[in-house]
Amino acid sequence: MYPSAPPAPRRDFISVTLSLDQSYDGSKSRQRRSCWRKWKQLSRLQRNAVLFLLAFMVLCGLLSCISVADPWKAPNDRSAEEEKVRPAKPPALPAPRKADANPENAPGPLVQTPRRRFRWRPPNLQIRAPNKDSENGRQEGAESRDEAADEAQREADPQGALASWRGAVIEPEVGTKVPWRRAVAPTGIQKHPAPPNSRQKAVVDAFRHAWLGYRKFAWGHDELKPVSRSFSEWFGLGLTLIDSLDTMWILGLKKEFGEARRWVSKKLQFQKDVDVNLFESTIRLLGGLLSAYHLSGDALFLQKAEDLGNRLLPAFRTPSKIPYSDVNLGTGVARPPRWTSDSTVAKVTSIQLEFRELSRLTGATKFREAVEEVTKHVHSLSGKKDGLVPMFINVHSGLFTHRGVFTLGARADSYYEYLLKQWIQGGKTDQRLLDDYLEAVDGIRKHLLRRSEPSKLTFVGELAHGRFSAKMDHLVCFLPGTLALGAHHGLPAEHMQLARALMDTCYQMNRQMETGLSPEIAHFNLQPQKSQKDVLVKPADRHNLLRPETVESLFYLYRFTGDRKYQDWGWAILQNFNTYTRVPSGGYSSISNVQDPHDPQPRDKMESFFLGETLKYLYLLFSDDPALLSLDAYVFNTEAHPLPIWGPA
Ligand code: DMJ
Repeated sequence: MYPSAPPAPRRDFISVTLSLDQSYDGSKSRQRRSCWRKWKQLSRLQRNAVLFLLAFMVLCGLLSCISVADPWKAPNDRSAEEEKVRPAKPPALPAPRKADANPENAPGPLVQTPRRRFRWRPPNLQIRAPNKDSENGRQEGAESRDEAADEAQREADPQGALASWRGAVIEPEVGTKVPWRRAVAPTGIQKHPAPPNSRQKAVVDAFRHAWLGYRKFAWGHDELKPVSRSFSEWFGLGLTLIDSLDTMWILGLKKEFGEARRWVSKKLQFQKDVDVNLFESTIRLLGGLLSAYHLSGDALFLQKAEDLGNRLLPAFRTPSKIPYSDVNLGTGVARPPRWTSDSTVAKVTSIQLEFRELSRLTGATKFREAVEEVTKHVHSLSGKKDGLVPMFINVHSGLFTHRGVFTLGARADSYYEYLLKQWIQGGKTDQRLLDDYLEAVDGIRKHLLRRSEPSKLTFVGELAHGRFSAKMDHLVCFLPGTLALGAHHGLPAEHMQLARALMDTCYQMNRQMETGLSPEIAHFNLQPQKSQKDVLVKPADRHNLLRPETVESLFYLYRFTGDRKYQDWGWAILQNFNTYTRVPSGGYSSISNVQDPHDPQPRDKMESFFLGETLKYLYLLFSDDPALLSLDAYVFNTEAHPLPIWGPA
C-alpha cells in the first residue's frame, strides 16, 4: 500500500516567500503563471502579510534615500544635530591671507566644515540652540557646545580628579576633564602650604580690593579704569582676568578663581577679528593659562592655551622667521607695527618659555620649533657688543637695526632674562643659552655699570653710539632677581654680589621719592659737586604704573639670602601702594607723579600686571616657606607665571 498521501505543505509566510524565490528560474510566463497560482492558494491573511512586508521594505528604502541626500539642503548647510555634536576642539589655522578692507568680508578660515555624519537616532546631548537675536548668538552657540562636550566628558569620567586647593580636596568643577592628549601631568602646588601670615593677609586684602573694582566695573574686559569706574580694552580678551588666575590660586582665593574659571569656560573666545601683540598675549594670556593649568590641573586652561598658541603661530611666517609684532587671532594675518618692519628684540626673544612649554604639554613640536628658530638666529647674529643686543630686528632681513644703542630697559630687558630662564627650564643643558647669558652679564659690567654720587649706588645705564647715559628704567629692576636666580643655579658668586648691589639701588629708586614709589625712569647723579641726590627724575618720567620689577627682585633676594630687610622693603612698598594708588570704590590706579604725595594724580588705569605680577611677588616675598613655588621646581615667565622646570628627559 501506498502510504497515505502526504499532507499538504503548510503555506506559512516563510514557505511562501521561499517558493516565490525558487520559481524565478523558469521562463517569464511560466513564472508569472506559477506565481499567480501560488498567490491564489494563499489565505487572505497570508496575502495581507506579504503585502504589508513589501510595503514596509519600500518605505524603508525611500526614507534612507531622503536622509543621505537631502536635495533641499545646500551642500554646506550643517544640520542642528551636527552642530550639537561637533567637538569643542579648536580648529586649525590656514595660511594667513591678505587682509580684507572690510572685516565682515574676511574669509572664515577658523570655521572648519566638519565632515558630514549621519545619525539614525537623535544625539544624546541636548543643548540650547544659539540665540540668533542676541549679539552674542554665535558665541553662546559655541559655549553651549563647550558645555555639551564638558558634560559628555563628565559622563565618561565621573571620577575626574583635581589637584587639591591649598591642601583641601575639591570637587571636580563643571567642565573639568582630562586633556585630550597631554604629554605630562600638571605639576600642581604643594599639598599643605603654611597658612598666610599677617603680611600675606594684607596682600590678599589688596588683591580682593583690586578684584572688587575689576569685578564691579570691568568684568571680562581687559583693564579696569578704577577712577571712572569703567574699563579699557586692548585685545578684548579679559586680560586682567587671565593674568590673575594663578595669583588667585596661589593666594587661596577659591571663590574668585571659580568665578573667573567660569568666565574662561563660557565667554573666552579667541576666534575674534582682533590684532594682538604677539609678546604681550604670549606672556600674559598664554603664560597665564599655562600656569593656571599647572596649578589647578584643569584641562580647560590647556585647551584654551593650545587654541591661542595656534592662532599666534602665523606671526612667525616671515622671510627671516623672526615674528611680526602683531597677529590677527581671527584671520591669521600678521603684520609689523604701522610705522616700521622692525620687531623689538625683547619681544621676539621672550616668548620662548611659553611656546616651549606648550609643545611639551601638547606634544605638538611646531610651537617649540617656531621660537627656537628665533633663539638660534639671534644667537648667531652680528651686531652685539660683548653679548649686549640692539633693540630692534628686521623681520625681512633678520638683521639688527638701529645698532649701537644698548639698554637693559624697555625693548631689550627680557632678552637677557629669557636666556637664563630657558636654560633653567630645559634642565641646564643648552650651552648656547648659558654662554650668551654669561657673555651678556660681562657686557653689562663692562659697558653699562656705574656708581652714583654721593651714595655710590650701583646702577645700570645705557649706551648710545659710544656715549653713556646715566638713565635707568624701573624695568631694569628685574635684573637683581635674575642675577640672583642664576647664582642660585650655580653661576658665579659675583652675580649674587651684583644682584645685592642693584637691589639696594632699586629700593632707593622707590625710597627717595616722596611717595616711596619708583618713577618709571630714574637718572643717576654722577657728579658729587652738583647735587646731593643720587636719584633724579625728569617731569616726563614721574609716573608709576604699579609695575612689579622691584618687588619681583625682592622676592628672589629674600628667597636666596633669607635677609629680612628685603621683606621689610617690600612691606613699605605695599603700604605706599595702599596710600597713594588705592581707589576707595575698588581697584588701584597708576599715578602720574611719584614726587607729590598730596596729589599723585591718578591716571585711572590698573594694569593687568598689578594682579598678575606685583601682588603675586609681594605674597611670595612675605612667605617664609621656600617650598611655596620652589625655585628649583618652577621658573617664572616675565609676567610672573610659574612654569615647571623640566626634569631630565
Ligand atoms: C610686564 O608685562 C612684564 O613684566 C614685562 O616683561 C615688562 N613689562 C611688564 C611689567 O612692568
